[in-house]
Amino acid sequence: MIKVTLMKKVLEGNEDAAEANRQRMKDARIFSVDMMSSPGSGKTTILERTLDALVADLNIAVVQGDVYTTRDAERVEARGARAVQINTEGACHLDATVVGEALGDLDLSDTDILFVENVGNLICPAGFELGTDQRVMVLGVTEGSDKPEKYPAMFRRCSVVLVNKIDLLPVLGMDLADFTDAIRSVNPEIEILPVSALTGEGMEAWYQWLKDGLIARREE
Ligand SMILES: Nc1nc2c(ncn2[C@@H]2O[C@H](COP(=O)(O)OP(=O)(O)O)[C@@H](O)[C@H]2O)c(=O)[nH]1
Ligand SMILES: [Mg+2]
Repeated sequence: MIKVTLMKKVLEGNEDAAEANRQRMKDARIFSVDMMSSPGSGKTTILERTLDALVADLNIAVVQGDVYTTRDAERVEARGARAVQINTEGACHLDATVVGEALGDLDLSDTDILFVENVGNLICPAGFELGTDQRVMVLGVTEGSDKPEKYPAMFRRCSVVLVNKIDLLPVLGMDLADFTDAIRSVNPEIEILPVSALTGEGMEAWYQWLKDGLIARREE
């Protein structure tokens, strides 16, 4: 049964709430990741495949942000995650306060990795830290290689970008370099992981990045 939290209050004291979330997850030794992208770039599909690969060994929780519906929470729950749905009822991003409420609905003592799937949007989530350890962008190759330059704030605030749907590059007549060059032009430091959540290509590097993050968290 999926618990749904409605997001009502917006934006006051976001930084304090983010810091509280950060501390809470640190105390519980959880490695946490905020997944951001435009709608349809593949966040939930990436989470589904990640769950298939990791749930046998790790306890994974997902805070699902959506404007309406519980569809994505149902998708990840079906793959073995514990899921909490936040419906923002029109708002275009999550905030740290509502994520803090969602953390209260999860058993943090029994969680290794926590994902937040943010609302699909390339502008609004950028300014609202949720208190996760890492922020990750997903860029589907179908969106076009001009998106990093059009929406640089998102790409500047993330440490990793998953370039997803690389199985479609031949169909689109594009090269991976079109995307890596565009991403690097706005953030030279960002780690780029080309993947296909459909075929699984490149996903091992993503799983390893998650495992390394969890190990680092446990060694703190
Ligand atoms: N060809 C292809 N399609 C994908 C891939 N990843 C996701 N999709 C499709 O893209 C659509 C949107 O995916 P979804 O995970 O719901 O995107 P979200 O809105 O970012 O959560 C779905 O039809 C997926 O099947 C991929 O790697 N390759
Ligand atoms: Mg989704």
